Amino acid sequence: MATAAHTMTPLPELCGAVTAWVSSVRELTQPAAVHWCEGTEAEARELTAGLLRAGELLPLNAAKFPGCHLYRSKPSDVARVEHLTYICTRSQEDAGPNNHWMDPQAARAKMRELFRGCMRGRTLYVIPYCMGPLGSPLARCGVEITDSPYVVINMLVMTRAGRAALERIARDGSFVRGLHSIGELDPERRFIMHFPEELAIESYGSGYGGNALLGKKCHALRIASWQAREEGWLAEHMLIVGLESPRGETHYLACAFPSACGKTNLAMLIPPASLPGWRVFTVGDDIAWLHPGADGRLWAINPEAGLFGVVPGTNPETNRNAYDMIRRDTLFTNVALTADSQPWWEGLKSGKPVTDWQGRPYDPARGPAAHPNARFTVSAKRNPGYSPHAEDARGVPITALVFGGRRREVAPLVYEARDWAHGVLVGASVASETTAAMVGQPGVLRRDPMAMQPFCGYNFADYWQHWLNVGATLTRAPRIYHVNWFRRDAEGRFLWPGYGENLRVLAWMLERCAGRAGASESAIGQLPRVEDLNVAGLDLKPGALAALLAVDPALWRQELADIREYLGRYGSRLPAALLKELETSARRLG
Ligand code: OXD
Ligand code: MN
Repeated sequence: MATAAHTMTPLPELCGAVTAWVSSVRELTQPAAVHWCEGTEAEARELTAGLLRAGELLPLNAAKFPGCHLYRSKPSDVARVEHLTYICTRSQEDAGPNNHWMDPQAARAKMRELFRGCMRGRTLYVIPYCMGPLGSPLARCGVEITDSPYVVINMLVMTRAGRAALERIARDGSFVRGLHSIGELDPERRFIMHFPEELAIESYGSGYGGNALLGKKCHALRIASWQAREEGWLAEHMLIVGLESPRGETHYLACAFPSACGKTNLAMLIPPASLPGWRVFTVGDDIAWLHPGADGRLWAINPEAGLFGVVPGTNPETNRNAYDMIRRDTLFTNVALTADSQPWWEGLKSGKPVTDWQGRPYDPARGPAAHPNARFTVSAKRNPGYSPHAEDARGVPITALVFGGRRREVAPLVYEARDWAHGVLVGASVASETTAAMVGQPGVLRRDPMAMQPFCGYNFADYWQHWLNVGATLTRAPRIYHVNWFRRDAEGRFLWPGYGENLRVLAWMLERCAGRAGASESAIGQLPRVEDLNVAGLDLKPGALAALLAVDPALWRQELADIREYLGRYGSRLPAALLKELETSARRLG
Protein backbone atom coordinates (compact mmCIF):
# COMPACT_ATOMS: atom_id res chain seq x y z
CA MET A 1 0.00 0.00 0.00
CA ALA A 2 2.79 2.38 0.93
CA THR A 3 4.28 2.15 -2.56
CA ALA A 4 0.90 2.63 -4.23
CA ALA A 5 0.28 5.76 -2.15
CA HIS A 6 3.74 6.92 -3.13
CA THR A 7 2.99 6.86 -6.82
CA MET A 8 -0.30 8.74 -6.44
CA THR A 9 -0.40 12.42 -7.26
CA PRO A 10 -0.62 14.40 -4.02
CA LEU A 11 -4.16 15.79 -3.65
CA PRO A 12 -3.15 19.49 -3.72
CA GLU A 13 -1.71 18.91 -7.19
CA LEU A 14 -4.87 17.42 -8.67
CA CYS A 15 -6.90 20.57 -9.26
CA GLY A 16 -5.38 24.05 -9.41
CA ALA A 17 -8.69 25.85 -8.80
CA VAL A 18 -9.26 23.98 -5.53
CA THR A 19 -5.66 24.48 -4.39
CA ALA A 20 -5.81 28.22 -5.09
CA TRP A 21 -9.03 28.52 -3.09
CA VAL A 22 -7.58 26.50 -0.19
CA SER A 23 -4.55 28.82 -0.13
CA SER A 24 -6.69 31.92 0.09
CA VAL A 25 -8.82 30.41 2.88
CA ARG A 26 -5.67 29.36 4.69
CA GLU A 27 -4.37 32.90 4.55
CA LEU A 28 -7.65 34.22 5.94
CA THR A 29 -8.24 31.63 8.67
CA GLN A 30 -4.61 30.96 9.74
CA PRO A 31 -4.88 27.25 10.64
CA ALA A 32 -2.00 25.40 12.34
CA ALA A 33 -2.18 22.59 9.76
CA VAL A 34 -3.97 21.57 6.57
CA HIS A 35 -5.33 18.06 5.96
CA TRP A 36 -6.60 17.03 2.52
CA CYS A 37 -9.10 14.18 2.86
CA GLU A 38 -8.24 11.09 0.81
CA GLY A 39 -11.50 9.38 1.75
CA THR A 40 -9.95 6.08 2.79
CA GLU A 41 -11.19 3.91 5.62
CA ALA A 42 -7.81 4.19 7.34
CA GLU A 43 -8.19 7.98 7.35
CA ALA A 44 -11.68 7.76 8.88
CA ARG A 45 -10.33 5.40 11.57
CA GLU A 46 -7.49 7.80 12.40
CA LEU A 47 -9.79 10.81 12.61
CA THR A 48 -12.15 8.87 14.87
CA ALA A 49 -9.26 7.75 17.08
CA GLY A 50 -8.12 11.39 17.36
CA LEU A 51 -11.60 12.52 18.41
CA LEU A 52 -11.76 9.70 20.98
CA ARG A 53 -8.35 10.71 22.39
CA ALA A 54 -9.50 14.31 22.63
CA GLY A 55 -12.64 13.20 24.48
CA GLU A 56 -14.87 14.71 21.78
CA LEU A 57 -16.27 11.32 20.86
CA LEU A 58 -17.28 8.74 23.44
CA PRO A 59 -17.01 5.02 22.78
CA LEU A 60 -20.25 3.05 23.08
CA ASN A 61 -20.63 -0.51 24.36
CA ALA A 62 -18.37 -2.30 21.86
CA ALA A 63 -19.98 -5.71 22.35
CA LYS A 64 -23.53 -4.49 21.70
CA PHE A 65 -22.78 -1.54 19.38
CA PRO A 66 -19.50 -2.34 17.60
CA GLY A 67 -17.93 0.58 15.77
CA CYS A 68 -20.43 3.05 17.27
CA HIS A 69 -19.65 6.36 18.96
CA LEU A 70 -21.43 9.19 20.69
CA TYR A 71 -20.96 12.88 20.04
CA ARG A 72 -22.52 15.52 22.28
CA SER A 73 -23.04 18.89 20.73
CA LYS A 74 -23.34 22.15 22.65
CA PRO A 75 -26.88 22.44 24.06
CA SER A 76 -27.26 25.67 22.09
CA ASP A 77 -26.34 23.92 18.83
CA VAL A 78 -28.76 21.07 18.25
CA ALA A 79 -30.82 21.97 15.17
CA ARG A 80 -30.95 23.99 11.97
CA VAL A 81 -31.18 27.75 12.46
CA GLU A 82 -33.52 29.10 9.81
CA HIS A 83 -33.48 32.62 11.28
CA LEU A 84 -29.69 32.75 10.72
CA THR A 85 -29.75 31.20 7.23
CA TYR A 86 -29.49 33.60 4.30
CA ILE A 87 -29.69 33.55 0.54
CA CYS A 88 -27.39 36.26 -0.78
CA THR A 89 -28.40 37.08 -4.35
CA ARG A 90 -27.68 40.39 -6.07
CA SER A 91 -31.40 41.10 -6.26
CA GLN A 92 -33.50 40.53 -3.14
CA GLU A 93 -36.44 39.58 -5.35
CA ASP A 94 -34.51 36.55 -6.57
CA ALA A 95 -34.27 35.22 -3.01
CA GLY A 96 -38.00 35.87 -2.54
CA PRO A 97 -40.22 36.30 0.50
CA ASN A 98 -39.45 32.69 1.46
CA ASN A 99 -35.81 33.45 2.32
CA HIS A 100 -33.84 35.72 4.57
CA TRP A 101 -31.74 37.85 2.27
CA MET A 102 -28.52 39.76 2.61
CA ASP A 103 -26.65 41.73 -0.01
CA PRO A 104 -23.78 39.46 -1.17
CA GLN A 105 -21.10 42.09 -0.65
CA ALA A 106 -22.30 42.90 2.85
CA ALA A 107 -22.55 39.19 3.66
CA ARG A 108 -19.06 38.49 2.33
CA ALA A 109 -17.62 41.34 4.40
CA LYS A 110 -19.41 40.18 7.55
CA MET A 111 -18.23 36.60 7.09
CA ARG A 112 -14.67 37.68 6.30
CA GLU A 113 -14.43 39.29 9.69
CA LEU A 114 -15.77 36.18 11.41
CA PHE A 115 -13.45 33.84 9.49
CA ARG A 116 -10.35 36.01 9.96
CA GLY A 117 -7.88 34.01 12.05
CA CYS A 118 -10.66 31.67 13.26
CA MET A 119 -8.68 28.45 12.67
CA ARG A 120 -5.59 29.43 14.70
CA GLY A 121 -4.35 26.38 16.56
CA ARG A 122 -6.76 24.15 14.60
CA THR A 123 -6.45 21.92 11.56
CA LEU A 124 -8.10 23.01 8.32
CA TYR A 125 -9.64 19.99 6.57
CA VAL A 126 -10.26 20.00 2.82
CA ILE A 127 -13.09 17.63 1.88
CA PRO A 128 -13.65 17.19 -1.87
CA TYR A 129 -17.01 15.45 -2.29
CA CYS A 130 -19.41 14.26 -4.93
CA MET A 131 -23.19 14.40 -4.46
CA GLY A 132 -24.53 11.41 -6.36
CA PRO A 133 -22.80 8.32 -7.76
CA LEU A 134 -19.27 9.27 -8.87
CA GLY A 135 -19.86 8.08 -12.41
CA SER A 136 -23.28 9.68 -12.83
CA PRO A 137 -23.75 12.61 -15.22
CA LEU A 138 -26.46 13.79 -12.82
CA ALA A 139 -24.03 14.09 -9.86
CA ARG A 140 -22.49 17.44 -8.87
CA CYS A 141 -19.38 18.12 -6.80
CA GLY A 142 -18.23 20.43 -4.08
CA VAL A 143 -15.40 21.04 -1.67
CA GLU A 144 -16.01 21.74 2.00
CA ILE A 145 -13.31 23.37 4.08
CA THR A 146 -13.92 22.95 7.80
CA ASP A 147 -12.09 23.05 11.11
CA SER A 148 -14.37 20.42 12.67
CA PRO A 149 -13.14 16.81 12.56
CA TYR A 150 -16.69 15.78 13.61
CA VAL A 151 -17.94 17.37 10.39
CA VAL A 152 -15.27 15.48 8.45
CA ILE A 153 -16.24 12.07 9.78
CA ASN A 154 -19.89 12.84 9.01
CA MET A 155 -19.11 14.06 5.48
CA LEU A 156 -17.07 10.91 4.81
CA VAL A 157 -20.25 8.89 5.48
CA MET A 158 -22.83 11.24 3.96
CA THR A 159 -21.06 11.90 0.63
CA ARG A 160 -18.61 10.23 -1.76
CA ALA A 161 -15.64 12.15 -0.43
CA GLY A 162 -11.92 12.16 -1.11
CA ARG A 163 -9.57 11.55 -4.02
CA ALA A 164 -12.11 10.23 -6.54
CA ALA A 165 -14.31 13.28 -5.97
CA LEU A 166 -11.36 15.62 -6.48
CA GLU A 167 -10.45 13.81 -9.70
CA ARG A 168 -14.00 14.36 -10.92
CA ILE A 169 -13.84 18.05 -9.93
CA ALA A 170 -10.64 18.38 -11.97
CA ARG A 171 -12.51 16.87 -14.96
CA ASP A 172 -15.78 18.84 -14.46
CA GLY A 173 -13.94 22.13 -13.95
CA SER A 174 -16.55 23.41 -11.51
CA PHE A 175 -17.45 22.84 -7.87
CA VAL A 176 -19.46 24.36 -5.04
CA ARG A 177 -17.21 26.12 -2.51
CA GLY A 178 -18.31 25.52 1.08
CA LEU A 179 -16.39 27.20 3.86
CA HIS A 180 -17.24 26.21 7.42
CA SER A 181 -15.86 26.97 10.85
CA ILE A 182 -17.38 26.13 14.20
CA GLY A 183 -15.96 29.48 15.33
CA GLU A 184 -16.80 29.91 19.00
CA LEU A 185 -20.10 27.99 18.71
CA ASP A 186 -21.71 31.19 19.84
CA PRO A 187 -25.35 31.57 18.71
CA GLU A 188 -24.72 35.33 18.54
CA ARG A 189 -21.93 34.79 16.02
CA ARG A 190 -23.62 32.23 13.79
CA PHE A 191 -24.58 32.60 10.13
CA ILE A 192 -25.29 30.19 7.30
CA MET A 193 -24.85 32.17 4.07
CA HIS A 194 -25.51 30.99 0.53
CA PHE A 195 -24.28 32.70 -2.63
CA PRO A 196 -26.07 30.75 -5.37
CA GLU A 197 -24.80 33.03 -8.15
CA GLU A 198 -21.24 32.12 -7.15
CA LEU A 199 -21.98 28.49 -6.15
CA ALA A 200 -20.64 29.26 -2.68
CA ILE A 201 -21.63 28.63 0.95
CA GLU A 202 -20.18 30.19 4.10
CA SER A 203 -21.22 28.78 7.46
CA TYR A 204 -19.90 29.98 10.81
CA GLY A 205 -20.57 29.22 14.45
CA SER A 206 -22.46 25.89 14.37
CA GLY A 207 -21.37 22.27 14.26
CA TYR A 208 -24.90 20.86 13.81
CA GLY A 209 -25.64 18.66 10.77
CA GLY A 210 -27.83 20.82 8.56
CA ASN A 211 -25.74 23.93 9.36
CA ALA A 212 -22.32 22.31 9.06
CA LEU A 213 -22.41 19.26 6.75
CA LEU A 214 -22.49 21.58 3.79
CA GLY A 215 -23.04 18.86 1.18
CA LYS A 216 -26.51 18.20 2.59
CA LYS A 217 -29.04 21.01 2.93
CA CYS A 218 -26.75 23.88 1.87
CA HIS A 219 -25.42 22.31 -1.33
CA ALA A 220 -27.79 19.49 -2.30
CA LEU A 221 -30.90 21.63 -1.75
CA ARG A 222 -30.29 25.40 -1.56
CA ILE A 223 -27.48 25.72 -4.10
CA ALA A 224 -28.59 22.73 -6.17
CA SER A 225 -32.15 24.06 -6.48
CA TRP A 226 -30.64 27.14 -8.11
CA GLN A 227 -28.37 25.05 -10.37
CA ALA A 228 -31.34 22.83 -11.20
CA ARG A 229 -33.41 25.76 -12.40
CA GLU A 230 -30.60 26.88 -14.68
CA GLU A 231 -30.07 23.36 -16.01
CA GLY A 232 -33.68 22.16 -16.26
CA TRP A 233 -34.03 19.71 -13.38
CA LEU A 234 -35.33 19.68 -9.78
CA ALA A 235 -33.47 19.40 -6.45
CA GLU A 236 -36.02 18.29 -3.87
CA HIS A 237 -36.43 17.45 -0.17
CA MET A 238 -37.70 13.97 -1.05
CA LEU A 239 -37.07 10.37 -0.16
CA ILE A 240 -36.92 7.85 -3.01
CA VAL A 241 -38.39 4.41 -2.41
CA GLY A 242 -38.81 1.38 -4.68
CA LEU A 243 -41.87 -0.84 -4.22
CA GLU A 244 -41.97 -4.33 -5.67
CA SER A 245 -45.59 -5.50 -5.84
CA PRO A 246 -46.78 -9.09 -5.52
CA ARG A 247 -47.03 -9.00 -9.36
CA GLY A 248 -43.25 -8.58 -9.44
CA GLU A 249 -43.31 -5.02 -10.83
CA THR A 250 -41.05 -2.42 -9.21
CA HIS A 251 -42.04 1.25 -9.18
CA TYR A 252 -40.29 4.19 -7.58
CA LEU A 253 -41.90 7.01 -5.65
CA ALA A 254 -40.32 10.29 -4.60
CA CYS A 255 -41.96 11.78 -1.52
CA ALA A 256 -41.57 15.19 0.10
CA PHE A 257 -42.32 15.69 3.79
CA PRO A 258 -41.11 18.39 6.15
CA SER A 259 -38.26 17.50 8.51
CA ALA A 260 -38.94 14.85 11.15
CA CYS A 261 -42.24 13.71 9.57
CA GLY A 262 -41.08 10.13 8.92
CA LYS A 263 -39.20 10.29 5.60
CA THR A 264 -36.57 7.82 6.79
CA ASN A 265 -39.26 5.43 8.04
CA LEU A 266 -41.18 5.61 4.77
CA ALA A 267 -38.01 5.12 2.73
CA MET A 268 -37.26 2.00 4.81
CA LEU A 269 -40.84 0.77 5.17
CA ILE A 270 -41.38 -2.81 6.36
CA PRO A 271 -44.48 -4.35 4.73
CA PRO A 272 -46.98 -5.64 7.30
CA ALA A 273 -47.48 -9.41 7.44
CA SER A 274 -51.04 -8.93 6.21
CA LEU A 275 -49.73 -7.55 2.87
CA PRO A 276 -47.70 -10.52 1.61
CA GLY A 277 -45.56 -10.36 -1.50
CA TRP A 278 -44.45 -6.72 -1.26
CA ARG A 279 -40.78 -5.75 -1.05
CA VAL A 280 -39.45 -2.28 -0.33
CA PHE A 281 -36.11 -0.82 -1.41
CA THR A 282 -34.55 2.43 -0.25
CA VAL A 283 -32.85 4.67 -2.79
CA GLY A 284 -32.70 7.77 -0.57
CA ASP A 285 -34.26 9.09 2.63
CA ASP A 286 -33.95 12.88 2.41
CA ILE A 287 -32.98 14.41 -0.93
CA ALA A 288 -33.81 13.61 -4.56
CA TRP A 289 -32.38 15.15 -7.71
CA LEU A 290 -34.98 14.67 -10.44
CA HIS A 291 -34.09 14.91 -14.11
CA PRO A 292 -36.35 14.71 -17.16
CA GLY A 293 -35.12 11.72 -19.18
CA ALA A 294 -34.97 11.27 -22.94
CA ASP A 295 -37.93 8.88 -22.57
CA GLY A 296 -40.20 11.62 -21.19
CA ARG A 297 -40.09 10.21 -17.67
CA LEU A 298 -38.62 11.79 -14.55
CA TRP A 299 -35.47 10.04 -13.27
CA ALA A 300 -34.12 10.39 -9.74
CA ILE A 301 -30.81 10.01 -7.98
CA ASN A 302 -30.10 10.29 -4.29
CA PRO A 303 -27.18 12.71 -4.00
CA GLU A 304 -26.27 11.38 -0.55
CA ALA A 305 -24.30 8.28 0.46
CA GLY A 306 -25.48 8.06 4.06
CA LEU A 307 -28.38 8.69 6.39
CA PHE A 308 -28.50 11.45 8.98
CA GLY A 309 -31.70 10.32 10.63
CA VAL A 310 -33.74 11.26 13.66
CA VAL A 311 -33.13 8.62 16.38
CA PRO A 312 -36.03 9.03 18.84
CA GLY A 313 -38.94 6.76 18.02
CA THR A 314 -36.78 4.12 16.30
CA ASN A 315 -37.60 0.63 17.58
CA PRO A 316 -38.16 -2.84 16.14
CA GLU A 317 -41.87 -2.13 15.60
CA THR A 318 -41.59 1.31 13.98
CA ASN A 319 -38.59 0.54 11.76
CA ARG A 320 -36.90 -2.84 12.16
CA ASN A 321 -34.37 -2.12 9.43
CA ALA A 322 -33.30 1.19 10.93
CA TYR A 323 -33.09 -0.39 14.37
CA ASP A 324 -30.78 -3.11 13.02
CA MET A 325 -28.85 -0.72 10.76
CA ILE A 326 -27.72 1.55 13.61
CA ARG A 327 -26.32 -1.21 15.79
CA ARG A 328 -22.89 -1.03 14.23
CA ASP A 329 -20.58 1.52 12.58
CA THR A 330 -22.91 4.37 13.52
CA LEU A 331 -22.20 7.82 14.87
CA PHE A 332 -24.83 8.94 17.37
CA THR A 333 -25.33 12.60 18.21
CA ASN A 334 -27.13 13.73 21.39
CA VAL A 335 -28.60 10.41 22.53
CA ALA A 336 -28.71 9.30 26.19
CA LEU A 337 -26.70 6.42 27.69
CA THR A 338 -27.61 3.33 29.70
CA ALA A 339 -25.49 2.14 32.64
CA ASP A 340 -23.47 -0.09 30.29
CA SER A 341 -22.87 2.65 27.68
CA GLN A 342 -25.52 1.64 25.18
CA PRO A 343 -27.20 4.51 23.36
CA TRP A 344 -30.75 5.18 24.57
CA TRP A 345 -33.58 7.33 23.27
CA GLU A 346 -37.26 7.97 23.82
CA GLY A 347 -39.37 5.38 22.03
CA LEU A 348 -36.68 2.69 22.18
CA LYS A 349 -38.93 0.56 24.40
CA SER A 350 -36.07 -1.27 26.15
CA GLY A 351 -33.24 -0.38 28.51
CA LYS A 352 -33.06 2.57 30.89
CA PRO A 353 -31.21 5.88 30.57
CA VAL A 354 -28.80 6.85 33.33
CA THR A 355 -27.04 9.72 31.54
CA ASP A 356 -28.89 12.31 29.48
CA TRP A 357 -27.82 13.77 26.12
CA GLN A 358 -25.89 16.51 27.86
CA GLY A 359 -23.87 14.00 29.92
CA ARG A 360 -25.74 14.72 33.15
CA PRO A 361 -27.31 12.07 35.43
CA TYR A 362 -30.72 11.53 33.88
CA ASP A 363 -33.51 13.38 35.67
CA PRO A 364 -36.95 13.17 34.02
CA ALA A 365 -37.79 16.57 35.51
CA ARG A 366 -35.25 18.09 33.09
CA GLY A 367 -37.01 16.76 29.99
CA PRO A 368 -36.30 13.88 27.64
CA ALA A 369 -33.14 11.80 28.11
CA ALA A 370 -32.20 12.00 24.42
CA HIS A 371 -32.58 15.27 22.54
CA PRO A 372 -35.76 15.08 20.38
CA ASN A 373 -33.55 15.88 17.36
CA ALA A 374 -30.85 13.33 18.30
CA ARG A 375 -29.39 11.84 15.12
CA PHE A 376 -27.63 8.82 13.69
CA THR A 377 -25.09 9.02 10.90
CA VAL A 378 -24.66 5.78 9.03
CA SER A 379 -23.67 4.60 5.58
CA ALA A 380 -26.62 3.92 3.26
CA LYS A 381 -25.02 0.56 2.53
CA ARG A 382 -25.74 -0.59 6.10
CA ASN A 383 -29.47 -0.49 5.31
CA PRO A 384 -30.63 -4.08 4.66
CA GLY A 385 -33.20 -2.67 2.21
CA TYR A 386 -30.71 -0.57 0.20
CA SER A 387 -31.86 -0.69 -3.43
CA PRO A 388 -29.62 -2.54 -5.90
CA HIS A 389 -30.38 0.41 -8.23
CA ALA A 390 -29.47 3.15 -5.76
CA GLU A 391 -26.09 3.65 -7.41
CA ASP A 392 -27.36 3.52 -11.02
CA ALA A 393 -25.74 6.37 -12.94
CA ARG A 394 -28.99 7.33 -14.72
CA GLY A 395 -31.08 7.08 -11.54
CA VAL A 396 -34.45 5.35 -11.19
CA PRO A 397 -37.67 6.26 -13.06
CA ILE A 398 -40.35 7.89 -10.91
CA THR A 399 -43.94 6.67 -11.19
CA ALA A 400 -45.48 9.01 -8.62
CA LEU A 401 -44.59 12.07 -6.57
CA VAL A 402 -46.03 12.39 -3.10
CA PHE A 403 -46.35 15.47 -0.90
CA GLY A 404 -47.38 15.38 2.72
CA GLY A 405 -47.47 17.22 5.98
CA ARG A 406 -48.20 16.64 9.62
CA ARG A 407 -51.78 17.82 10.10
CA ARG A 408 -54.29 16.99 12.83
CA GLU A 409 -57.20 17.85 10.57
CA VAL A 410 -58.29 19.11 7.12
CA ALA A 411 -55.95 17.06 4.89
CA PRO A 412 -57.37 13.57 4.24
CA LEU A 413 -55.25 10.42 4.34
CA VAL A 414 -54.58 10.65 0.62
CA TYR A 415 -55.74 12.36 -2.56
CA GLU A 416 -54.57 12.47 -6.14
CA ALA A 417 -54.00 15.71 -8.02
CA ARG A 418 -56.01 16.27 -11.21
CA ASP A 419 -52.88 16.75 -13.31
CA TRP A 420 -49.33 18.14 -13.09
CA ALA A 421 -50.34 21.81 -12.75
CA HIS A 422 -52.82 20.95 -9.99
CA GLY A 423 -50.08 18.79 -8.42
CA VAL A 424 -47.79 21.81 -8.32
CA LEU A 425 -50.51 23.70 -6.44
CA VAL A 426 -50.93 20.75 -4.07
CA GLY A 427 -47.17 20.79 -3.41
CA ALA A 428 -47.12 24.56 -3.05
CA SER A 429 -49.90 24.33 -0.43
CA VAL A 430 -48.22 21.80 1.86
CA ALA A 431 -48.61 22.83 5.49
CA SER A 432 -47.23 21.05 8.52
CA GLU A 433 -46.79 21.32 12.25
CA THR A 434 -43.18 22.29 13.08
CA THR A 435 -40.83 19.71 14.65
CA ALA A 436 -37.61 19.55 16.68
CA ALA A 437 -35.43 19.49 13.53
CA MET A 438 -35.42 23.28 13.56
CA VAL A 439 -34.88 25.78 16.33
CA GLY A 440 -38.19 27.25 17.52
CA GLN A 441 -41.57 26.22 18.88
CA PRO A 442 -42.59 22.71 17.78
CA GLY A 443 -46.22 21.95 16.83
CA VAL A 444 -47.05 25.24 15.11
CA LEU A 445 -48.77 24.95 11.71
CA ARG A 446 -46.86 26.66 8.90
CA ARG A 447 -46.87 26.53 5.10
CA ASP A 448 -43.97 24.44 3.87
CA PRO A 449 -44.33 24.26 0.06
CA MET A 450 -42.91 21.02 -1.33
CA ALA A 451 -41.33 20.64 2.18
CA MET A 452 -38.77 23.13 0.81
CA GLN A 453 -39.56 26.21 2.95
CA PRO A 454 -36.17 25.97 4.71
CA PHE A 455 -34.31 24.77 1.64
CA CYS A 456 -35.34 26.50 -1.60
CA GLY A 457 -32.42 28.64 -2.73
CA TYR A 458 -34.55 31.16 -4.62
CA ASN A 459 -37.95 32.83 -4.89
CA PHE A 460 -40.74 30.25 -4.48
CA ALA A 461 -42.76 31.96 -7.22
CA ASP A 462 -39.95 31.27 -9.70
CA TYR A 463 -39.54 27.78 -8.27
CA TRP A 464 -43.23 26.92 -8.87
CA GLN A 465 -42.91 28.26 -12.41
CA HIS A 466 -39.87 26.04 -12.85
CA TRP A 467 -41.89 23.04 -11.64
CA LEU A 468 -44.55 23.88 -14.24
CA ASN A 469 -41.85 24.18 -16.93
CA VAL A 470 -40.28 20.84 -16.03
CA GLY A 471 -43.72 19.19 -16.11
CA ALA A 472 -44.26 20.55 -19.62
CA THR A 473 -41.17 18.67 -20.84
CA LEU A 474 -42.44 15.31 -19.52
CA THR A 475 -44.52 13.15 -21.82
CA ARG A 476 -44.83 10.46 -19.14
CA ALA A 477 -45.06 12.66 -16.07
CA PRO A 478 -45.50 11.03 -12.65
CA ARG A 479 -48.91 11.41 -11.05
CA ILE A 480 -48.91 13.62 -7.96
CA TYR A 481 -50.44 12.75 -4.57
CA HIS A 482 -50.87 14.31 -1.15
CA VAL A 483 -50.89 12.23 2.04
CA ASN A 484 -51.40 12.91 5.73
CA TRP A 485 -50.45 10.13 8.14
CA PHE A 486 -51.12 12.37 11.14
CA ARG A 487 -54.87 12.96 11.13
CA ARG A 488 -56.37 12.80 14.67
CA ASP A 489 -59.81 12.19 16.14
CA ALA A 490 -61.67 14.54 18.49
CA GLU A 491 -59.78 13.06 21.46
CA GLY A 492 -56.43 13.76 19.80
CA ARG A 493 -55.67 10.11 18.93
CA PHE A 494 -54.09 9.25 15.59
CA LEU A 495 -56.69 7.81 13.19
CA TRP A 496 -54.15 5.99 11.01
CA PRO A 497 -51.51 3.57 12.36
CA GLY A 498 -48.78 4.82 10.00
CA TYR A 499 -45.36 3.16 9.54
CA GLY A 500 -45.60 -0.13 7.57
CA GLU A 501 -49.35 0.27 7.10
CA ASN A 502 -48.67 3.30 4.90
CA LEU A 503 -47.92 0.76 2.20
CA ARG A 504 -51.68 0.34 1.76
CA VAL A 505 -51.91 3.93 0.59
CA LEU A 506 -48.83 3.68 -1.63
CA ALA A 507 -50.22 0.47 -3.15
CA TRP A 508 -53.44 2.33 -4.08
CA MET A 509 -51.34 5.01 -5.81
CA LEU A 510 -49.46 2.44 -7.85
CA GLU A 511 -52.70 0.72 -8.81
CA ARG A 512 -54.06 4.12 -9.90
CA CYS A 513 -50.97 4.75 -12.00
CA ALA A 514 -51.47 1.37 -13.63
CA GLY A 515 -55.12 2.23 -14.32
CA ARG A 516 -56.36 -0.56 -12.08
CA ALA A 517 -57.75 1.22 -8.98
CA GLY A 518 -60.89 3.23 -8.49
CA ALA A 519 -61.37 6.62 -6.88
CA SER A 520 -64.06 9.13 -6.26
CA GLU A 521 -63.94 12.64 -7.60
CA SER A 522 -63.81 15.43 -5.02
CA ALA A 523 -63.28 19.18 -5.23
CA ILE A 524 -59.64 18.78 -4.18
CA GLY A 525 -58.76 15.78 -6.35
CA GLN A 526 -59.44 12.04 -6.50
CA LEU A 527 -59.76 10.10 -3.24
CA PRO A 528 -59.95 6.36 -2.78
CA ARG A 529 -63.38 5.13 -1.80
CA VAL A 530 -63.35 2.98 1.34
CA GLU A 531 -63.45 -0.13 -0.87
CA ASP A 532 -60.47 1.02 -2.96
CA LEU A 533 -57.98 0.68 -0.10
CA ASN A 534 -56.81 -2.76 0.95
CA VAL A 535 -57.40 -2.78 4.70
CA ALA A 536 -57.34 -6.56 5.16
CA GLY A 537 -55.84 -7.40 8.54
CA LEU A 538 -55.87 -3.77 9.67
CA ASP A 539 -57.50 -3.03 13.00
CA LEU A 540 -59.09 0.39 12.48
CA LYS A 541 -61.69 1.88 14.80
CA PRO A 542 -65.22 1.90 13.34
CA GLY A 543 -65.68 4.96 11.17
CA ALA A 544 -61.95 5.77 11.14
CA LEU A 545 -61.48 5.12 7.43
CA ALA A 546 -64.49 7.23 6.48
CA ALA A 547 -63.14 10.02 8.70
CA LEU A 548 -59.68 9.69 7.15
CA LEU A 549 -61.13 10.02 3.65
CA ALA A 550 -63.54 12.86 4.40
CA VAL A 551 -63.22 16.27 2.76
CA ASP A 552 -65.04 18.77 4.96
CA PRO A 553 -66.27 21.58 2.66
CA ALA A 554 -66.27 24.23 5.39
CA LEU A 555 -62.72 23.41 6.52
CA TRP A 556 -61.56 23.27 2.90
CA ARG A 557 -63.12 26.62 2.05
CA GLN A 558 -61.08 28.05 4.90
CA GLU A 559 -58.01 26.10 3.74
CA LEU A 560 -58.27 27.45 0.18
CA ALA A 561 -58.69 30.97 1.54
CA ASP A 562 -55.50 30.48 3.62
CA ILE A 563 -53.66 29.14 0.57
CA ARG A 564 -54.83 32.10 -1.52
CA GLU A 565 -53.62 34.49 1.18
CA TYR A 566 -50.27 32.67 1.38
CA LEU A 567 -49.71 32.58 -2.38
CA GLY A 568 -50.72 36.25 -2.59
CA ARG A 569 -47.46 37.11 -0.79
CA TYR A 570 -45.61 36.24 -3.99
CA GLY A 571 -47.34 39.05 -5.88
CA SER A 572 -47.05 39.34 -9.61
CA ARG A 573 -44.29 36.72 -9.83
CA LEU A 574 -46.77 34.00 -8.84
CA PRO A 575 -47.56 31.75 -11.85
CA ALA A 576 -51.11 32.39 -13.02
CA ALA A 577 -51.56 28.63 -13.51
CA LEU A 578 -51.51 28.11 -9.74
CA LEU A 579 -54.29 30.62 -9.14
CA LYS A 580 -56.28 29.01 -11.93
CA GLU A 581 -55.98 25.62 -10.20
CA LEU A 582 -56.98 27.20 -6.89
CA GLU A 583 -60.08 28.72 -8.51
CA THR A 584 -61.01 25.36 -10.04
CA SER A 585 -60.90 23.72 -6.59
CA ALA A 586 -62.83 26.62 -5.03
CA ARG A 587 -65.51 26.45 -7.74
CA ARG A 588 -65.88 22.71 -7.22
CA LEU A 589 -66.27 23.19 -3.49
CA GLY A 590 -69.11 25.60 -4.21
C1 OXD B 1 -32.89 16.92 8.04
C2 OXD B 1 -33.88 18.01 8.12
O1 OXD B 1 -31.96 16.89 8.85
O2 OXD B 1 -34.74 18.08 7.22
O3 OXD B 1 -33.03 16.10 7.13
O4 OXD B 1 -33.84 18.81 9.05
MN1 MN C 1 -34.51 16.66 5.69
